[in-house]
Amino acid sequence: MNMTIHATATTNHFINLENEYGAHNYHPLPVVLNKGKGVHVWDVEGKKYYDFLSGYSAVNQGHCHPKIIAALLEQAQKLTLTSRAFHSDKLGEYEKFITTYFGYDKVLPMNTGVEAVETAMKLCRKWAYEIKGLPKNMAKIIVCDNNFHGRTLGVISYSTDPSSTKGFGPFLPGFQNIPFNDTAALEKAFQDKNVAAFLFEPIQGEAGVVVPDACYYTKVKKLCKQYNVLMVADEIQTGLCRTGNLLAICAEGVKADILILGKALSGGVLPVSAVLCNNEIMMTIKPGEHGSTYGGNPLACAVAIAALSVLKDEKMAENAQVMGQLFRDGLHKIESPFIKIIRGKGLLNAIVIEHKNKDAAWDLCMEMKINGLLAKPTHGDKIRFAPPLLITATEVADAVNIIHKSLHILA
Ligand code: IF1
Repeated sequence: MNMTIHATATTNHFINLENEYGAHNYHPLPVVLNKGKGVHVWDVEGKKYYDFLSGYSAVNQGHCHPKIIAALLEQAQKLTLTSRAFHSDKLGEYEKFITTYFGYDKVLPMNTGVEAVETAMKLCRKWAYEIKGLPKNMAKIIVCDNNFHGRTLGVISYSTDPSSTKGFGPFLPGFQNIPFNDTAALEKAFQDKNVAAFLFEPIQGEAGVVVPDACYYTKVKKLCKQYNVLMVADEIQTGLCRTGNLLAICAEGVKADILILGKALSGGVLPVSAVLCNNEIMMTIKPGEHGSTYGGNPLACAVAIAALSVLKDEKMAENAQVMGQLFRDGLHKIESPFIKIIRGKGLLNAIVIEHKNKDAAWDLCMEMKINGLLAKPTHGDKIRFAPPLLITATEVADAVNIIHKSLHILA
């Protein structure tokens, strides 16, 4: 009993520190973590959990993957940052590695996901003026309703989520929203001659893991080609084996004109993001026109090579596909009246809770936490389930049992 009181006091101590000295821009579950290994994390009281958030899909390779950490440590002892004022012996090696890995001519390295999205937007505009020949300042980018591409002013300018935009205006012009998974609306938008690009998430993450109809990517690709519009895939969350393929759009064998990566590009070790495209697009940006102090730093390059290697070496796409199917099958077998929808692809999944109590999803997450599984509700009624991709069948079964057992809290 004493132990428990002391332990809770430890948790509260860390939560109080954050509350007192940190901005209140998040509403976390009341759990304080200090250790991670593979699919598990531990709190400051020593309690072990399944991590079913994976740092919002940044930790695809599992917490503290030994090969990624080894690459980090080795490089950290040699050279961490040169800036792009000088060359490093790691940048070119990484650039060759990642462009070969994904099949593009060039890469532009950045740090956070949103910076890579901003970079892609700038590339679209440059390409539109210099190659497509649009009139100055007229380029338009088509985006989807309920998108999530990050938090900068440029990116929230086309968010349709009031909690992202309220009180942050004025916004950047040059965007048009259409419904997701609607190729008729896309073709209609493409009638405007000034459209430069279509930017989209292959599966909408923040919107609650919304998977489009079969052939959506194929149809998008065809329309983009037909109207000379760039297809820009934000695979920051869906990419890097999360959905059971290297990239979500690979499920249809489709290749985007611009590919945006982040999150798991470092396996959750450092902020590492990237924009990939061919020369026609990338070479429109000239020296001095775009960059970042940390973008392409030697530490990030070493870590990203290791993180990408681990995905292939450990066949994480295949495992995500098989384990994801097992997981959704397991959830269906629970047959809970409170689970209205089960959806997802690979190990990017979500359930929609139906309950008279509007806090039901939060309450369920709190109960799952007590039972040893961490997940986070979004938009009140949805819970995302996205464990690291090295999860085993036994662990999936165990996690489904925890979810099943925890649902009693809603009865
Ligand atoms: C937070 C969601 C996940 C993203 C896509 C760009 C970014 C993200 C498709 C920006 C970031 C995050 C950030 C995280 C919550 C989260 C999220 F619920 F909001 F949608 F993962 F599901 N494109 N997604 O999903 O990348 O700049 O953050 O590196 O706390 O805001 P970033």
